[in-house]
Amino acid sequence: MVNFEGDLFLGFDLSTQQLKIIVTNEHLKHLKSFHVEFDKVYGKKYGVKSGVRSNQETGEIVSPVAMWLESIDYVFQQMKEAGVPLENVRGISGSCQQHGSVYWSEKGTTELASLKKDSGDGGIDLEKGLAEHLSSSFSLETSPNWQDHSTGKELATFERVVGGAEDLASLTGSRAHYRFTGLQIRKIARAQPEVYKKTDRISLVSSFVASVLLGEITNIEEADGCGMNLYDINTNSYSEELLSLAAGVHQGEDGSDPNTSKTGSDELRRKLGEIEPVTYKSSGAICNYFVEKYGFSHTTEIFSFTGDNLATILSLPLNQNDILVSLGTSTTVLLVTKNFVPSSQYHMFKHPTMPDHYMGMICYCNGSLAREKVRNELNEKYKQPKESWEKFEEILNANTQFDHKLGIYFPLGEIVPNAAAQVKRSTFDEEKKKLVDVDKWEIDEDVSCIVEGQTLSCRARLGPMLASEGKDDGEEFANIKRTIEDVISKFGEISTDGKKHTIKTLSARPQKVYFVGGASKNTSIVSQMGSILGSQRGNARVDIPNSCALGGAFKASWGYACEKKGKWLDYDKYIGDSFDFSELEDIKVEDKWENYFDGLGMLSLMEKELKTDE
Ligand code: XUL
Repeated sequence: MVNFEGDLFLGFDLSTQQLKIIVTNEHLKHLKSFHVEFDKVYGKKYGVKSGVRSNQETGEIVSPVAMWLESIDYVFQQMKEAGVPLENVRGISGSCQQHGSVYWSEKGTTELASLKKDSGDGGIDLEKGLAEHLSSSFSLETSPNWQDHSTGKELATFERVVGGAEDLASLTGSRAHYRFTGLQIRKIARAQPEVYKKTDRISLVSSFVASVLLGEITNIEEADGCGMNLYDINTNSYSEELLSLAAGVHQGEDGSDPNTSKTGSDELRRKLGEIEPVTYKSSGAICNYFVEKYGFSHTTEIFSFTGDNLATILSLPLNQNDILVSLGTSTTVLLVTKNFVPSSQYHMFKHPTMPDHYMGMICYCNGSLAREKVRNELNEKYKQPKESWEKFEEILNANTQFDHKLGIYFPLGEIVPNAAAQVKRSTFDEEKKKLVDVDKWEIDEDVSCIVEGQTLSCRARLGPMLASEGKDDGEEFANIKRTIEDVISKFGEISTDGKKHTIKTLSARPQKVYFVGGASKNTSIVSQMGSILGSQRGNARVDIPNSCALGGAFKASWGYACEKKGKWLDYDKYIGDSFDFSELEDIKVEDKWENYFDGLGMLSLMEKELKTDE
């Protein structure tokens, strides 16, 4: 029996394929989770597959908003039937798929407000579900999904108006991406002007769910708001130029006169609502519909919801310069930093709970699949079972130092760096100070080379985000400086994605590295990666299957604690105080960080020679 005693907190995770709600207690303990899979329950009714409707021809991918509303009722009903004492829930927050947007009609505000009424005479009909209550609330019945690819034209425009991908990243934290909200809004404003006109307010998926729970439209949360290509992270305000572009009234691109352009961007600013700085403060209490129907208390506080990647970092006690490496089909690296050093090759968002901090996110396409390709070939050579990692691990464990062989393995076209599908193997001729291309070497060599290549790529891109400013004239630093100067004399200036590294960016080390995801189960891979990344406070493996939902629940719990004290509590400390550290498994690594400066030199040269699709 689960013990639901004491204060409870809920963390939502509205992802592409399901809605999950997790219950935690005041000690950050995960008590139980409930979920609904969209295909299973709503596949037929809403015509969704893997949670979405896709149009192969146009690249359009959307999710029905009413399905999400039904799913909220569905999961709350499950929780009520399971006897969760919802009256003890003190705070709710959550994580939602990023970039998706919800288009409210004028009626939305009134229909939402009706959820605040009680069920007395002429009040709210509790027999009806959210989808019925909000049946006229949307000017568009679907929400563009993050997998959408239909905004190619908009993508080019967004980068053009600010001077290119790098400039857009400097302004908003990311270059233009099909899925980013500003591009999606522009597509609607231009292709369906009547829909855009009828749209009174626009929410992100995260602020949409919070709005439903509150019975009123709430602001876009700042961290998730950085995923729109509209918000200027440097000034903490919308970019006027990008607003006018998203509204389809840009002077240069749309030929609008200055007046029309200004009115149009003001109008979009109103629809989106101002973005408040990241806060611990509650957005308000849950509305009556949920109190009467499911038994919540009138005092249950709703704390701003955020994006799923942002919520993931909230599920662990991550301090500044800690990184989370998620080893799935793709590799995603998340990092907490104080440095805003944007690049077209990765994303930077405001941190959702730590003011003056950012979250960096590097998303690689080629992760596990590329490693598995090498493993399969290796197993063929040694007549091993196809899916065994034994031989791969044996070779990797024997790799004690960098031997100036490096490989870049992109069976799929890569985004970081932007390159076509290809494999590149090189050695380095020290005398001629030149790369030597190698067409093929023994598959055994590929084993270390793929893990080294993938890790060095992360290290090269993490450097600028990890680097600390200021003087560092200790003896240790002087030694590293000398090593790096030697490396530079051998390889020339080291640069990544067109930006020159400095001694500081090359010598920056993460504090702690956390490994999550399927391939993190492979100890040889994670210890090899850890030894190259060179963390200062160790490496840990952690299995957090509900990380997004958990991050949401922790955010609610922390917000509630801050509210009670009436002041900011350091998030990392708050989580660290109650976190069950037995969930972390220490990974022993041999520190080979210094041996890999030459690897950075080689990678820098090799990446310059990669073929692109253009
Ligand atoms: C991040 C992104 C995805 C979605 C998944 O930029 O688009 O990770 O957030 O739900």
